[in-house]
Amino acid sequence: MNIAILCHASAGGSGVVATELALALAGLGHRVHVVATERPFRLTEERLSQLGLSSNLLGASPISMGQDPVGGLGRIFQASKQSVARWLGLLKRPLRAGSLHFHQILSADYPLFQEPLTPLTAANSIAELIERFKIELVHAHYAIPHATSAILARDMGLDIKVVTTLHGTDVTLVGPEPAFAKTTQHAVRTSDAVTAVSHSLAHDTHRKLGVEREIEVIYNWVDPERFKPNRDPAYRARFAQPEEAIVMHVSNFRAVKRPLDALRVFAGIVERMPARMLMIGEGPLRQEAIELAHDLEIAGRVQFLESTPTIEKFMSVADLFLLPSEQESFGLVALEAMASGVPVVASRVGGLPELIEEGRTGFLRPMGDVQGMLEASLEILTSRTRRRNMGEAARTRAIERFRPEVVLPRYLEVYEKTLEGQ
Ligand code: GMT
Repeated sequence: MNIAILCHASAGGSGVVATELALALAGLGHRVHVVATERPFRLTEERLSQLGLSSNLLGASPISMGQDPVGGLGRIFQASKQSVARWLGLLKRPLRAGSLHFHQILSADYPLFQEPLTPLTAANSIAELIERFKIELVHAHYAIPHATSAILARDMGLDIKVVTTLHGTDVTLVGPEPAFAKTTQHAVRTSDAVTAVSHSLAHDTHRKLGVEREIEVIYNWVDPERFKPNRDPAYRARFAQPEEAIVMHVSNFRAVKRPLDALRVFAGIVERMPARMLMIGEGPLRQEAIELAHDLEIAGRVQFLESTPTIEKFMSVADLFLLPSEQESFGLVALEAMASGVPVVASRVGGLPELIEEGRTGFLRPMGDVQGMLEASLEILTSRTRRRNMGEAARTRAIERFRPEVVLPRYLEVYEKTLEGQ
């Protein structure tokens, strides 16, 4: 299959899902074209070599705005036999070597335009790719603006199908805003197939966007070979003393993630026991979070780190993950923590109850209930046995329900059904 995957490049869950899907599809023998404004955050050399993909030629291959799409290309990496075999073993597909190409969407560059016009240039890039590489299917990740761009390319009379995956804020927060409501509705209505990352999000799509159509629920997934506990005391000692608990929050520090609540919970934890916190990521509330850590007199115990594509290195040593979000359609980062053997305390919103089992793999408390989250955190951290049992249960659940072999075939089924026109 020739498939184009259109996604956001920034450090967000939708780009991560799109990248991992692209890698898996290439590993399964498909020809995959990733299209984004920059190389997606987690499409790194390190990730490629983890999967046994040779990457010497990975880089941007700009197309569009009059350039010959072939000109910049040639940056192809082939899936090695080993990695294909790995995916194959999982999904029992015939052995073929796939390839993955990255294409950079360029910005419109003309003095009349005051903005980059990315939805148009993305549609143009997709249209060029379809003609050049006989793309059969475009998979748009995040409705805004990608589903709209893909539909525009399809409506140029090109023979392709558009699958749209809704990730969360494109439906719950940004999509229904007056500035986007009509285009988001149109994109969801007219995609050939639509998937959502939780039942909660599918429900919200019907309710908030007022769109009645079939939506397949396909959860996020995690690679348990990559996200796993690291019990090496020497490695853990880089972050904390043996008697100190390690609490972690990872996000893009947007208001919807409520990172300040995570700090307030941690401030309560350090009143009761020795602990350190890792706050990882960048975003609008980062500076406020740094200031709050000072005000709460916990700054010496909190390390603020930049977002990293190899987040597993930090997660592997955590004792507790905090996700106090206002809205979370699934919570990929919580799943990654669970696979790393880390229990999660989160808010009971969106798709999080579909992921976290109350009292077994973590605790769910009402959004904004800092005291409740603090008590739940202490319940985990003050008993070694409870922390270990919940961590093990979290990892087991991640492996049983959310490993690639369970989730990825669902996307393949959607592609097959869509291409067959069902
Ligand atoms: O809102 C973000 O943090 C980023 C956003 C995205 O689309 O990049 O993440 C959403 O998609 C993830 C992958 O499907 C989900 O796991 C996240 O729960 C979801 N975020 C929200 O709903 C807030």
